[in-house]
Amino acid sequence: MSGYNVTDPNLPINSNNTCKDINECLFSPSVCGPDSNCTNEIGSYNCSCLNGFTATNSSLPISINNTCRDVDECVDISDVCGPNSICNNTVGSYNCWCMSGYNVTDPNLPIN
Ligand SMILES: [Ca+2]
Repeated sequence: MSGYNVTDPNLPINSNNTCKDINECLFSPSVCGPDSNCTNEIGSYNCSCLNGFTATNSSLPISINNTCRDVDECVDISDVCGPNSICNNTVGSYNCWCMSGYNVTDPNLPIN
């Protein structure tokens, strides 16, 4: 079955030489592509994107052919930095700055 490998490929498959789960997460390059988490499951695996990343095509499963890309929070999340601010997208994150002439409301909190 897909997702399983025989223990010893030189011997016939039987109860002494069983089909074992493949840990696809150990493959190189990663089956999930960069900036992702891989979770091995029995007979399968699951891919998810790291925080700040999303699937290039959100309607398809994450894979080496549909990798995780940076979320441009400045574009994708309206008003992510709040009013009178400048948003700077970074890979995996973003930064907010106050516009010239403005100060953050509470300097102990991130701008949002
Ligand atoms: Ca980003």
